[in-house]
Amino acid sequence: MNQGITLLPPAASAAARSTDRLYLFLVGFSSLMALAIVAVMVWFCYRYRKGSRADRSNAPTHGRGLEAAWTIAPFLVFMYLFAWAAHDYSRQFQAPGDALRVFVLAKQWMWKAEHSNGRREINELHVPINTPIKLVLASQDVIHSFFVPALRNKRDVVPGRYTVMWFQADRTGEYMLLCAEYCGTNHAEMKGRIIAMEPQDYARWLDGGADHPGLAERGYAIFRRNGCMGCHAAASSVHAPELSGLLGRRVHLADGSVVVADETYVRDSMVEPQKAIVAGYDAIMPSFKDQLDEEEIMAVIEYIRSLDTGRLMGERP
Ligand code: HEC
Ligand SMILES: [Cu+2]
Repeated sequence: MNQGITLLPPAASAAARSTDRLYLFLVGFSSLMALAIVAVMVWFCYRYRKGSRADRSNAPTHGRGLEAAWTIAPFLVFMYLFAWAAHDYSRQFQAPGDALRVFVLAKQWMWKAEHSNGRREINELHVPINTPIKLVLASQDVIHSFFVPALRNKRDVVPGRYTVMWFQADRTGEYMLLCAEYCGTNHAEMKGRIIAMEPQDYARWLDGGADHPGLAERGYAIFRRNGCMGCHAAASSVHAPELSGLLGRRVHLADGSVVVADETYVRDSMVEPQKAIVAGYDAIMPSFKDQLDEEEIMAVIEYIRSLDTGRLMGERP
């Protein structure tokens, strides 16, 4: 496939179309304002040119009604634009709880994706349409940026933390995926495609590649190998919090604050345990920063998530 870069492919989601409308409105309204001002300017230049016989007596010094009108009308229009944009923007950060999660790891110079059942792909991302997709993005080296023009959406991928992006495509097809942050020599080669399919095709595709353990199964093995059980198992003599049901739970911290445990929180609990201490516990958890890479951490998170349903409890990896 040698598809050139289309700068503005047709929008592939409702959110993307809303962005298009917003942008058109903004450009249209600004152009209209600019045109109106220039038209009046040109008219005055002509009318009051040197030597014209225009009436210059009794020129008004001010017109309150007019001034109020040209201040208030644009103000209202731009506040409306602001509200619209703020609404769309904040919606970008509220992934629906039932969204399908895909883990995406960026590295020089490729995109690696892993689906919940363990199917992996490189520089391609298969997704079902009409389904909210939540991408959890991590970087293994430098800052990258996950950019899909057809979705009118872009999210930085920063080493040392997770970022999240969600979307719901409603048109099957292939969309260009680009890296929009200069990340080294082959930055321009760091591109791929999103393949949006009918949900039943996606389900078939997903099953076709489940040839190795899913994230949660791998996470369970990593969890055991690193001795997490020594403290976090129910039978342990160490006083450590119960991890099942953690994701989405409100956690009270020793410093009095309350956070909602999301992927970033759980990740930080492993690599920087001192950053947030759970209220009522001692800060005895060691950091696993040097033991676990981003893929392993994500697997552990998916394992912890699977505890909610009990699906994996006691199951062997
Ligand atoms: C030496 C005992 C010990 C080990 C080993 C240990 N933890 Fe912990 N962990 C704790 C304690 C105590 C806390 C609560 C205090 C804190 O927040 O640091 C905790 C907190 C956490 C939290 C936050 C829980 C919450 O309710 O907010 C997570 C997530 C976590 N650990 C995961 C892990 C994982 C994954 C491993 C293995 C890679 C691990 N822990 C290994 C003792 C341990
Ligand atoms: Cu990059």
